[in-house]
Amino acid sequence: GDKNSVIQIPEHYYPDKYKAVTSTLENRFGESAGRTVQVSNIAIPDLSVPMQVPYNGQFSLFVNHHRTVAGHLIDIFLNMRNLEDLMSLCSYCQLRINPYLFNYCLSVAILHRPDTTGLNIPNFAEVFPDKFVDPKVINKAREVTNLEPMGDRMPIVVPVNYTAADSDPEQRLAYFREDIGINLHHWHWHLVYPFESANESIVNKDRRGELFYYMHQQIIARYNTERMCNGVNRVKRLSNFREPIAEAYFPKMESQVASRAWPPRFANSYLRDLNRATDQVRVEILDLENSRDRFLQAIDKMAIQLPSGRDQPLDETTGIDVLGNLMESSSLSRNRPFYGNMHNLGHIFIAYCHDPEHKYLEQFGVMGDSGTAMRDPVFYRWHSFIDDIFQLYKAKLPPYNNTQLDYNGIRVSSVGIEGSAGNNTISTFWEQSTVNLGRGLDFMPRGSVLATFTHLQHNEFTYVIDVNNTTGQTVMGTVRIFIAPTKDDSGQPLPFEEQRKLMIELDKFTQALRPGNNKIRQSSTKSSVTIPYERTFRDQGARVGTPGTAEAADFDFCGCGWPHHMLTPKGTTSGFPMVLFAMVSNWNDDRIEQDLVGACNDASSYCGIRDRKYPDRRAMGFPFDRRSDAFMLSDFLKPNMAVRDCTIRFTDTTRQRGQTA
Ligand code: CUO
Repeated sequence: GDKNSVIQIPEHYYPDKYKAVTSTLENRFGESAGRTVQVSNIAIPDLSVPMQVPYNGQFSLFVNHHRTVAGHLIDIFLNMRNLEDLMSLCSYCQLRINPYLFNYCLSVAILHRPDTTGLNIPNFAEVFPDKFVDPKVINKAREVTNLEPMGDRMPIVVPVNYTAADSDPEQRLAYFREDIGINLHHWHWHLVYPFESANESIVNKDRRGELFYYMHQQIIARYNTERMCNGVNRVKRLSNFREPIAEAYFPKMESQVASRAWPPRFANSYLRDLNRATDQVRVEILDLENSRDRFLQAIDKMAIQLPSGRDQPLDETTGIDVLGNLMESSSLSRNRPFYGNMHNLGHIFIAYCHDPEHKYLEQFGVMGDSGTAMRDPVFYRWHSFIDDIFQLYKAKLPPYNNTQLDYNGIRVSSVGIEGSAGNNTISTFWEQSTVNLGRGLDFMPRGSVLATFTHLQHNEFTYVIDVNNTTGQTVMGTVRIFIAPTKDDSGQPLPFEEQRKLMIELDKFTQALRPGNNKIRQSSTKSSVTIPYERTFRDQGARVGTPGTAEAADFDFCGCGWPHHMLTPKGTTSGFPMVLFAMVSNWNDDRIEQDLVGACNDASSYCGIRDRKYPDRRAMGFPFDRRSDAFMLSDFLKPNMAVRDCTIRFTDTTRQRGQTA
């Protein structure tokens, strides 16, 4: 709640062990209180199910039992009659329900209740900084809040590359994997697209299975390109579940809730059959292999098996969405008993491989949590495997024909980049920024604690696209901009079939085209993929819009979005060659008729739009989601497309970000 409020709680809301000290608990909020919030005495619903997850334990959506419990609690939160009752229930829950479970369910409920659309959900990195930074930082932050008055507080510096030595080549990618903004995006995506809930409408969002495929496909494309910039080979997919996993990961983070270090995974660990009674996890690697084989079989015959035994064809338009839900799996899966829970199970097998039978009472590793999974090199190996299966399906679709690709009368004569780094050049560098970690320390109202961390940044630039319209009238087009590497790991030109999978979406927008020549100038800051820095690390106290309005609701939803500071790959100091691609497609084939008034849609490419349809009728990733007869990108081009060779040049210096956030 509001840090300047006194919350008065009915006595029986306190768990027994706190009853003797309730007045002390309330008084400690007293000094800085600006107002009093009266918590009403309501009939508390049955919480026995949510209380099955131990208070001091971890909580993972990838664990079936936890997910069922979460669905139950979300339902309870959604069914509270009004905001006042919801708040009362929350204060009752706070000291009883596992904090991760509580935070997750409340966040989902706030995002989906009509009367809470104006409330910001807590910034995850602020509430649980232990999932994002070194415990040394948190300890230092505690010291600061205890000892130093507000005015004197200097930001605490989060060290760069603290999880491994440079001798591990994987460490060259640590700035990407451990980026706080990237992990926040991933956590937020899974919050906006939960795969299970007692309330079906929360799961059943437009093309959510396809978006699961596409958003993660783009992560792999970005990570692989990032690896090429750092002189390491593309990710090797994890498709043999009996082989040792070469990559190690030592998170060097501590769970505040469990007061335990996050368990590491040693190099060359094996996946094992899991039998953990407390988490109700009992699965064999054979289950995973069976799932995999059934997917391969389904793609082979381009049809999935329904529970009735009948086949349902995987068609051109909906097949990818059906597969996405089946593979994740979400509750929209058409046949969970047969195809299983493959993607989620992979996370679980990896997350528990250090203690498969709970003999050592260890919790799951970072792969068990969507807020931390992207830190681990194995995340990308697992998702490369998942993506590969989607790609097998896509490879079976006929290549796009001329009519689908071309736009009669529209010619893109050139595309390029203008900016401070020079024409067709993007410059990247390190930047130091500051976020507020204060809220995550404990329940004490101690004010802000600033932590400074280092992340990649790039100079802003402008896409300049020349379009000639010979139709004789004003028409609408969809401009699609991608960037991709041009050479493979050994320096050979990338064939189209490999390059298309490395195409990184940078922007997509609708554009009116007057007859004759049109010069389109679009700023890199407007990307349909990213959200601005201020939104990734938004201050919980900052509000946009009046509570209950559409504007405020969209602000919550729009916490989802790739962090803008990671828009482009890092490049190299000598200049990494890339190809910029722009296409103008026929808006009549793309458009979705819907009212977007008040809708925040500025990161819709990876996140969709709240309560709306995905704003592009084409397959996600179009036109690169399918194979083509073209051997090289140049063979693929139509008159409504253009390319430009670009360079991303990295400078190994650190700049300070101006007073922000
Ligand atoms: Cu996002 Cu596997 O789906 O982590």
